Amino acid sequence: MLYHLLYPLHTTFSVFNVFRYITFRTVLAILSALIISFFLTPYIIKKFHEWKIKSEKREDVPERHIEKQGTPTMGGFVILVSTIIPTLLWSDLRNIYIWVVTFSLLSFGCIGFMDDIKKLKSQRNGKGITGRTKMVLQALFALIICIVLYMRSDFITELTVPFFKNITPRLGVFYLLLGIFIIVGASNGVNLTDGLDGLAIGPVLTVCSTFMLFAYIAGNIKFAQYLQIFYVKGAGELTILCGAILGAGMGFLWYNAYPAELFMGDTGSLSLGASLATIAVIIKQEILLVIVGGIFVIETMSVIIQVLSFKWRGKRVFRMAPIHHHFELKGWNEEKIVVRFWIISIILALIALSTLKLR
Ligand code: 57M
Repeated sequence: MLYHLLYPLHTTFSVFNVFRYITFRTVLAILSALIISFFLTPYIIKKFHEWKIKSEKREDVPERHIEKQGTPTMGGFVILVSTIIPTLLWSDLRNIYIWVVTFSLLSFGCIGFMDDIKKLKSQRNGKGITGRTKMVLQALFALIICIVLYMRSDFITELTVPFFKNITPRLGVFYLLLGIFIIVGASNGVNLTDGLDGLAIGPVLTVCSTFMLFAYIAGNIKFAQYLQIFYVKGAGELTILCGAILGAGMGFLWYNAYPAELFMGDTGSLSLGASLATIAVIIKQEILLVIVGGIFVIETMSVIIQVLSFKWRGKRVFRMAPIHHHFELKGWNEEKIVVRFWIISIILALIALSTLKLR
Protein backbone atom coordinates (compact mmCIF):
# COMPACT_ATOMS: atom_id res chain seq x y z
CA MET A 1 0.00 0.00 0.00
CA LEU A 2 2.82 2.40 0.83
CA TYR A 3 4.31 1.51 -2.54
CA HIS A 4 1.11 2.61 -4.26
CA LEU A 5 0.99 5.79 -2.18
CA LEU A 6 4.65 6.80 -2.38
CA TYR A 7 5.80 5.79 -5.84
CA PRO A 8 3.36 8.06 -7.76
CA LEU A 9 4.95 11.03 -5.94
CA HIS A 10 8.06 10.57 -8.12
CA THR A 11 6.52 12.82 -10.76
CA THR A 12 6.81 15.72 -8.30
CA PHE A 13 9.79 14.63 -6.17
CA SER A 14 12.28 12.47 -8.04
CA VAL A 15 13.52 10.97 -4.76
CA PHE A 16 10.38 8.79 -4.66
CA ASN A 17 11.59 7.05 -7.80
CA VAL A 18 13.54 4.77 -5.47
CA PHE A 19 10.29 2.92 -4.63
CA ARG A 20 10.26 1.58 -8.17
CA TYR A 21 13.12 -0.75 -7.34
CA ILE A 22 12.36 -4.25 -6.09
CA THR A 23 15.71 -4.36 -4.28
CA PHE A 24 14.92 -1.23 -2.26
CA ARG A 25 11.42 -2.42 -1.37
CA THR A 26 12.84 -5.83 -0.38
CA VAL A 27 15.20 -4.17 2.10
CA LEU A 28 12.24 -2.21 3.52
CA ALA A 29 10.19 -5.44 3.74
CA ILE A 30 12.98 -7.29 5.59
CA LEU A 31 13.44 -4.44 8.07
CA SER A 32 9.76 -3.80 8.70
CA ALA A 33 9.06 -7.54 9.15
CA LEU A 34 11.98 -7.79 11.56
CA ILE A 35 10.81 -4.79 13.59
CA ILE A 36 7.16 -5.99 13.77
CA SER A 37 8.22 -9.51 14.73
CA PHE A 38 10.85 -8.31 17.20
CA PHE A 39 8.47 -6.04 19.12
CA LEU A 40 5.23 -8.02 18.76
CA THR A 41 6.66 -11.39 19.88
CA PRO A 42 7.39 -10.48 23.56
CA TYR A 43 3.83 -9.14 23.87
CA ILE A 44 2.41 -12.32 22.31
CA ILE A 45 4.56 -14.52 24.58
CA LYS A 46 3.18 -12.67 27.62
CA LYS A 47 -0.41 -12.94 26.36
CA PHE A 48 -0.06 -16.63 25.39
CA HIS A 49 1.22 -17.35 28.91
CA GLU A 50 -1.84 -15.57 30.34
CA TRP A 51 -4.22 -17.38 27.97
CA LYS A 52 -2.43 -20.69 28.63
CA ILE A 53 -1.60 -21.26 24.93
CA LYS A 54 1.15 -23.69 25.83
CA SER A 55 2.65 -26.76 24.18
CA GLU A 56 1.03 -30.08 24.96
CA LYS A 57 2.07 -32.50 27.67
CA ARG A 58 3.45 -35.80 26.36
CA GLU A 59 5.23 -38.65 28.01
CA ASP A 60 6.74 -40.32 24.92
CA VAL A 61 9.31 -37.59 24.39
CA PRO A 62 13.09 -37.71 24.85
CA GLU A 63 13.73 -36.67 28.46
CA ARG A 64 14.96 -33.17 27.72
CA HIS A 65 11.61 -32.20 26.18
CA ILE A 66 9.74 -32.65 29.45
CA GLU A 67 11.16 -29.34 30.73
CA LYS A 68 9.91 -27.64 27.51
CA GLN A 69 6.30 -28.45 28.28
CA GLY A 70 4.42 -25.25 28.96
CA THR A 71 6.38 -23.18 26.42
CA PRO A 72 3.88 -20.99 24.53
CA THR A 73 3.14 -22.23 21.04
CA MET A 74 1.35 -20.88 17.93
CA GLY A 75 4.16 -18.35 17.39
CA GLY A 76 3.38 -18.85 13.72
CA PHE A 77 0.68 -16.27 14.27
CA VAL A 78 3.35 -13.57 14.75
CA ILE A 79 5.30 -14.90 11.75
CA LEU A 80 2.17 -14.60 9.60
CA VAL A 81 1.34 -11.08 10.80
CA SER A 82 4.90 -9.85 10.41
CA THR A 83 5.17 -11.37 6.93
CA ILE A 84 1.84 -10.25 5.54
CA ILE A 85 1.85 -6.61 6.76
CA PRO A 86 5.24 -5.71 5.14
CA THR A 87 4.23 -7.59 1.98
CA LEU A 88 1.05 -5.54 1.71
CA LEU A 89 2.97 -2.34 2.46
CA TRP A 90 5.83 -2.71 -0.01
CA SER A 91 4.76 -4.93 -2.89
CA ASP A 92 2.76 -4.17 -6.00
CA LEU A 93 -0.72 -5.33 -5.02
CA ARG A 94 -1.76 -5.72 -8.68
CA ASN A 95 0.60 -8.70 -8.85
CA ILE A 96 -1.30 -12.01 -8.80
CA TYR A 97 1.65 -13.99 -7.39
CA ILE A 98 1.68 -11.89 -4.22
CA TRP A 99 -1.96 -12.84 -3.60
CA VAL A 100 -1.41 -16.54 -4.43
CA VAL A 101 1.44 -16.86 -1.91
CA THR A 102 -0.49 -14.81 0.67
CA PHE A 103 -3.42 -17.21 0.20
CA SER A 104 -1.02 -20.12 0.66
CA LEU A 105 0.29 -18.60 3.93
CA LEU A 106 -3.19 -17.89 5.28
CA SER A 107 -4.95 -21.09 4.21
CA PHE A 108 -2.25 -23.43 5.52
CA GLY A 109 -1.91 -21.16 8.56
CA CYS A 110 -5.64 -21.77 9.21
CA ILE A 111 -5.18 -25.57 9.06
CA GLY A 112 -2.29 -25.27 11.51
CA PHE A 113 -4.31 -22.94 13.73
CA MET A 114 -7.20 -25.44 13.86
CA ASP A 115 -4.72 -28.19 14.78
CA ASP A 116 -3.01 -26.10 17.46
CA ILE A 117 -6.31 -25.02 19.01
CA LYS A 118 -7.60 -28.60 19.05
CA LYS A 119 -4.38 -29.77 20.72
CA LEU A 120 -4.76 -27.05 23.36
CA LYS A 121 -8.33 -28.08 24.04
CA SER A 122 -7.33 -31.70 24.53
CA GLN A 123 -4.26 -30.97 26.66
CA ARG A 124 -4.24 -34.43 28.17
CA ASN A 125 -3.68 -36.42 24.99
CA GLY A 126 -2.33 -33.59 22.84
CA LYS A 127 -4.44 -34.70 19.89
CA GLY A 128 -5.00 -32.24 17.06
CA ILE A 129 -7.22 -32.64 14.02
CA THR A 130 -6.97 -36.10 12.49
CA GLY A 131 -4.24 -36.83 9.96
CA ARG A 132 -6.86 -37.51 7.31
CA THR A 133 -8.70 -34.18 7.81
CA LYS A 134 -5.39 -32.34 7.75
CA MET A 135 -4.30 -34.06 4.55
CA VAL A 136 -7.64 -33.44 2.78
CA LEU A 137 -7.59 -29.74 3.67
CA GLN A 138 -3.95 -29.43 2.61
CA ALA A 139 -4.64 -31.13 -0.72
CA LEU A 140 -7.72 -28.97 -1.28
CA PHE A 141 -5.90 -25.67 -0.71
CA ALA A 142 -2.90 -26.86 -2.75
CA LEU A 143 -5.29 -27.76 -5.59
CA ILE A 144 -6.84 -24.27 -5.51
CA ILE A 145 -3.36 -22.70 -5.64
CA CYS A 146 -2.25 -24.91 -8.54
CA ILE A 147 -5.45 -24.38 -10.54
CA VAL A 148 -5.20 -20.58 -10.19
CA LEU A 149 -1.62 -20.73 -11.49
CA TYR A 150 -2.36 -23.31 -14.19
CA MET A 151 -5.24 -21.25 -15.61
CA ARG A 152 -2.89 -18.39 -16.40
CA SER A 153 -2.11 -18.27 -20.10
CA ASP A 154 1.61 -17.71 -19.41
CA PHE A 155 2.01 -20.56 -16.90
CA ILE A 156 4.88 -22.89 -17.77
CA THR A 157 4.25 -26.57 -17.12
CA GLU A 158 7.85 -27.50 -17.89
CA LEU A 159 10.20 -28.52 -15.12
CA THR A 160 13.63 -27.06 -14.46
CA VAL A 161 16.05 -29.92 -13.84
CA PRO A 162 19.00 -28.52 -11.87
CA PHE A 163 22.39 -28.96 -13.59
CA PHE A 164 20.74 -29.98 -16.92
CA LYS A 165 19.66 -26.93 -18.87
CA ASN A 166 18.44 -28.89 -21.89
CA ILE A 167 16.19 -31.25 -19.97
CA THR A 168 12.85 -29.54 -19.32
CA PRO A 169 10.09 -32.18 -19.26
CA ARG A 170 6.67 -30.73 -20.09
CA LEU A 171 4.06 -32.11 -17.71
CA GLY A 172 0.93 -30.46 -19.08
CA VAL A 173 -2.09 -31.13 -16.89
CA PHE A 174 -0.06 -33.56 -14.73
CA TYR A 175 1.72 -30.48 -13.42
CA LEU A 176 -1.28 -30.06 -11.09
CA LEU A 177 -0.46 -33.34 -9.35
CA LEU A 178 3.19 -32.43 -8.97
CA GLY A 179 2.29 -28.98 -7.63
CA ILE A 180 -0.06 -30.44 -5.02
CA PHE A 181 2.55 -33.03 -4.01
CA ILE A 182 5.25 -30.40 -3.56
CA ILE A 183 3.07 -27.97 -1.58
CA VAL A 184 1.60 -30.63 0.74
CA GLY A 185 4.98 -32.37 1.09
CA ALA A 186 6.89 -29.21 1.99
CA SER A 187 4.22 -28.17 4.46
CA ASN A 188 4.46 -31.50 6.30
CA GLY A 189 8.26 -31.58 5.95
CA VAL A 190 8.66 -28.32 7.86
CA ASN A 191 6.13 -29.57 10.43
CA LEU A 192 8.09 -32.78 11.08
CA THR A 193 11.36 -30.82 11.34
CA ASP A 194 9.92 -28.47 13.96
CA GLY A 195 10.94 -30.48 17.01
CA LEU A 196 14.00 -28.66 18.45
CA ASP A 197 14.63 -25.00 19.22
CA GLY A 198 15.49 -23.17 15.99
CA LEU A 199 15.62 -26.39 13.97
CA ALA A 200 12.86 -25.58 11.48
CA ILE A 201 13.20 -21.81 11.22
CA GLY A 202 16.94 -21.98 10.38
CA PRO A 203 16.49 -23.97 7.13
CA VAL A 204 13.35 -21.92 6.35
CA LEU A 205 15.62 -18.85 6.37
CA THR A 206 18.17 -20.43 4.03
CA VAL A 207 15.47 -21.62 1.59
CA CYS A 208 13.85 -18.22 1.72
CA SER A 209 17.14 -16.35 1.09
CA THR A 210 17.90 -18.63 -1.87
CA PHE A 211 14.44 -18.12 -3.36
CA MET A 212 14.74 -14.38 -2.81
CA LEU A 213 17.60 -14.38 -5.30
CA PHE A 214 15.96 -16.85 -7.70
CA ALA A 215 12.68 -14.88 -7.71
CA TYR A 216 14.57 -11.71 -8.55
CA ILE A 217 16.38 -13.41 -11.43
CA ALA A 218 13.27 -15.22 -12.72
CA GLY A 219 11.37 -11.94 -12.83
CA ASN A 220 14.07 -10.07 -14.76
CA ILE A 221 14.13 -11.00 -18.45
CA LYS A 222 17.80 -10.06 -18.96
CA PHE A 223 19.11 -11.99 -15.93
CA ALA A 224 16.83 -14.96 -16.64
CA GLN A 225 18.03 -15.21 -20.23
CA TYR A 226 21.67 -14.75 -19.24
CA LEU A 227 21.47 -17.45 -16.55
CA GLN A 228 19.22 -19.61 -18.71
CA ILE A 229 16.37 -20.05 -16.28
CA PHE A 230 12.66 -19.65 -17.07
CA TYR A 231 11.55 -16.03 -17.24
CA VAL A 232 8.36 -15.58 -15.20
CA LYS A 233 6.85 -12.15 -15.76
CA GLY A 234 5.91 -10.58 -12.42
CA ALA A 235 7.79 -13.12 -10.26
CA GLY A 236 10.24 -10.39 -9.23
CA GLU A 237 7.69 -9.02 -6.75
CA LEU A 238 8.04 -12.29 -4.81
CA THR A 239 11.53 -11.09 -3.85
CA ILE A 240 9.73 -8.67 -1.52
CA LEU A 241 7.57 -11.42 -0.04
CA CYS A 242 10.64 -13.62 0.49
CA GLY A 243 12.26 -10.63 2.21
CA ALA A 244 9.26 -10.31 4.50
CA ILE A 245 9.44 -14.03 5.45
CA LEU A 246 13.17 -13.60 6.04
CA GLY A 247 12.68 -10.62 8.37
CA ALA A 248 9.76 -12.27 10.21
CA GLY A 249 11.73 -15.52 10.51
CA MET A 250 14.80 -13.79 11.93
CA GLY A 251 12.63 -11.97 14.46
CA PHE A 252 11.03 -15.28 15.45
CA LEU A 253 14.41 -17.02 15.73
CA TRP A 254 15.50 -14.37 18.22
CA TYR A 255 12.94 -15.84 20.64
CA ASN A 256 12.92 -19.44 19.38
CA ALA A 257 16.69 -19.89 19.78
CA TYR A 258 17.59 -22.26 22.63
CA PRO A 259 16.13 -22.08 25.23
CA ALA A 260 13.00 -21.25 23.24
CA GLU A 261 10.52 -18.77 24.69
CA LEU A 262 8.01 -19.58 21.93
CA PHE A 263 7.32 -22.41 19.42
CA MET A 264 5.84 -21.68 15.99
CA GLY A 265 3.19 -24.42 16.28
CA ASP A 266 1.50 -25.94 13.25
CA THR A 267 0.23 -22.44 12.46
CA GLY A 268 3.82 -21.55 11.58
CA SER A 269 5.24 -24.79 10.23
CA LEU A 270 2.41 -25.68 7.83
CA SER A 271 2.13 -22.14 6.44
CA LEU A 272 5.87 -21.60 6.00
CA GLY A 273 6.37 -24.95 4.23
CA ALA A 274 3.40 -24.39 1.91
CA SER A 275 4.35 -20.82 1.04
CA LEU A 276 7.96 -21.70 0.18
CA ALA A 277 6.70 -24.52 -2.05
CA THR A 278 4.19 -22.18 -3.71
CA ILE A 279 7.05 -19.77 -4.47
CA ALA A 280 9.07 -22.70 -5.90
CA VAL A 281 6.15 -23.62 -8.18
CA ILE A 282 5.74 -20.03 -9.40
CA ILE A 283 9.43 -19.38 -10.10
CA LYS A 284 9.83 -22.84 -11.69
CA GLN A 285 12.32 -24.17 -9.14
CA GLU A 286 10.33 -27.16 -7.87
CA ILE A 287 13.24 -29.61 -7.94
CA LEU A 288 15.61 -27.03 -6.51
CA LEU A 289 13.36 -26.91 -3.43
CA VAL A 290 14.23 -30.55 -2.81
CA ILE A 291 17.93 -29.60 -2.80
CA VAL A 292 17.83 -26.38 -0.83
CA GLY A 293 15.14 -27.73 1.53
CA GLY A 294 17.12 -30.96 1.93
CA ILE A 295 16.82 -30.86 5.72
CA PHE A 296 13.03 -31.13 5.44
CA VAL A 297 13.44 -33.97 2.93
CA ILE A 298 15.86 -35.85 5.23
CA GLU A 299 13.53 -35.45 8.23
CA THR A 300 10.54 -36.69 6.21
CA MET A 301 12.48 -39.60 4.69
CA SER A 302 13.64 -40.67 8.16
CA VAL A 303 9.99 -41.03 9.23
CA ILE A 304 9.02 -42.93 6.07
CA ILE A 305 12.02 -45.29 6.40
CA GLN A 306 11.35 -45.83 10.11
CA VAL A 307 7.66 -46.61 9.61
CA LEU A 308 8.25 -48.93 6.62
CA SER A 309 11.12 -50.72 8.30
CA PHE A 310 9.04 -51.30 11.44
CA LYS A 311 6.11 -52.54 9.37
CA TRP A 312 8.10 -54.91 7.16
CA ARG A 313 11.02 -56.02 9.35
CA GLY A 314 9.64 -55.33 12.83
CA LYS A 315 12.83 -53.34 13.47
CA ARG A 316 13.65 -49.65 13.74
CA VAL A 317 16.40 -48.03 11.63
CA PHE A 318 16.69 -44.99 13.89
CA ARG A 319 16.43 -44.86 17.66
CA MET A 320 13.51 -42.53 17.03
CA ALA A 321 12.18 -40.65 14.00
CA PRO A 322 12.19 -37.86 12.85
CA ILE A 323 15.97 -38.08 12.73
CA HIS A 324 16.67 -35.21 15.16
CA HIS A 325 15.27 -37.45 17.95
CA HIS A 326 17.76 -40.15 16.89
CA PHE A 327 20.70 -37.82 17.53
CA GLU A 328 19.17 -36.64 20.81
CA LEU A 329 18.90 -40.23 22.02
CA LYS A 330 22.51 -40.79 20.96
CA GLY A 331 23.40 -38.09 23.49
CA TRP A 332 24.08 -35.13 21.19
CA ASN A 333 23.22 -31.73 22.67
CA GLU A 334 20.17 -30.00 21.25
CA GLU A 335 22.25 -26.93 20.25
CA LYS A 336 24.80 -29.15 18.49
CA ILE A 337 22.14 -30.93 16.44
CA VAL A 338 20.48 -27.66 15.49
CA VAL A 339 23.69 -25.86 14.49
CA ARG A 340 24.89 -28.89 12.51
CA PHE A 341 21.57 -29.06 10.65
CA TRP A 342 21.88 -25.33 9.90
CA ILE A 343 25.38 -25.89 8.50
CA ILE A 344 24.04 -28.63 6.23
CA SER A 345 21.23 -26.34 5.17
CA ILE A 346 23.69 -23.54 4.26
CA ILE A 347 25.78 -26.01 2.25
CA LEU A 348 22.63 -27.12 0.41
CA ALA A 349 21.79 -23.49 -0.34
CA LEU A 350 25.28 -23.02 -1.81
CA ILE A 351 24.79 -26.12 -3.98
CA ALA A 352 21.44 -24.68 -5.09
CA LEU A 353 23.12 -21.39 -6.00
CA SER A 354 25.77 -23.24 -7.99
CA THR A 355 23.02 -24.55 -10.29
CA LEU A 356 22.82 -21.04 -11.73
CA LYS A 357 26.21 -21.53 -13.36
CA LEU A 358 26.73 -25.31 -13.49
CA ARG A 359 24.35 -26.42 -16.16
C1 57M B 1 4.55 -32.62 15.55
N1 57M B 1 5.57 -31.81 17.48
C2 57M B 1 6.68 -31.64 18.29
C3 57M B 1 5.45 -27.23 18.75
C4 57M B 1 5.89 -27.08 17.33
C5 57M B 1 4.34 -39.78 12.09
C6 57M B 1 5.15 -39.14 13.17
C7 57M B 1 6.59 -39.13 12.85
C8 57M B 1 4.58 -37.73 13.49
C9 57M B 1 5.42 -36.96 14.47
C10 57M B 1 4.69 -35.72 14.78
O1 57M B 1 3.71 -35.74 15.48
N2 57M B 1 5.25 -34.60 14.25
C11 57M B 1 4.66 -33.29 14.22
C12 57M B 1 5.82 -32.56 16.29
C13 57M B 1 6.40 -30.65 19.47
O2 57M B 1 6.38 -29.31 18.95
C14 57M B 1 5.15 -28.72 18.79
O3 57M B 1 4.64 -29.03 17.49
C15 57M B 1 4.85 -27.91 16.65
C16 57M B 1 5.25 -28.33 15.25
N3 57M B 1 4.22 -29.06 14.68
O4 57M B 1 5.90 -25.74 16.93
O5 57M B 1 4.30 -26.50 19.01
C17 57M B 1 7.54 -30.71 20.48
O6 57M B 1 8.79 -30.49 19.82
C18 57M B 1 9.65 -29.76 20.69
N4 57M B 1 10.01 -28.46 20.07
C19 57M B 1 11.13 -27.81 20.51
N5 57M B 1 11.47 -26.60 19.97
C20 57M B 1 10.73 -26.02 18.98
O7 57M B 1 11.10 -24.90 18.50
O8 57M B 1 11.81 -28.30 21.38
C21 57M B 1 9.25 -27.90 19.07
C22 57M B 1 9.59 -26.69 18.52
C23 57M B 1 7.46 -29.63 21.54
C24 57M B 1 8.89 -29.55 21.99
O9 57M B 1 9.17 -30.57 22.87
O10 57M B 1 6.54 -30.01 22.54
C25 57M B 1 7.03 -33.01 18.83
O11 57M B 1 8.13 -33.46 18.53
O12 57M B 1 6.15 -33.55 19.51
N6 57M B 1 5.67 -37.74 15.62
C26 57M B 1 6.81 -37.67 16.24
O13 57M B 1 7.62 -36.82 15.96
C27 57M B 1 7.03 -38.72 17.30
N7 57M B 1 7.84 -39.76 16.68
C28 57M B 1 7.51 -41.07 16.69
O14 57M B 1 6.53 -41.44 17.26
N8 57M B 1 8.34 -41.89 15.97
C29 57M B 1 8.09 -43.29 15.79
C30 57M B 1 7.52 -43.55 14.38
C31 57M B 1 6.07 -43.10 14.30
C32 57M B 1 8.26 -42.94 13.24
C33 57M B 1 9.41 -44.07 15.89
O15 57M B 1 10.48 -43.49 15.69
O16 57M B 1 9.35 -45.25 16.16
C34 57M B 1 7.74 -38.08 18.43
N9 57M B 1 6.87 -37.12 18.99
C35 57M B 1 6.90 -36.88 20.27
N10 57M B 1 7.65 -37.55 21.06
N11 57M B 1 6.12 -35.96 20.81
C36 57M B 1 8.20 -39.10 19.38
C37 57M B 1 8.61 -38.49 20.63
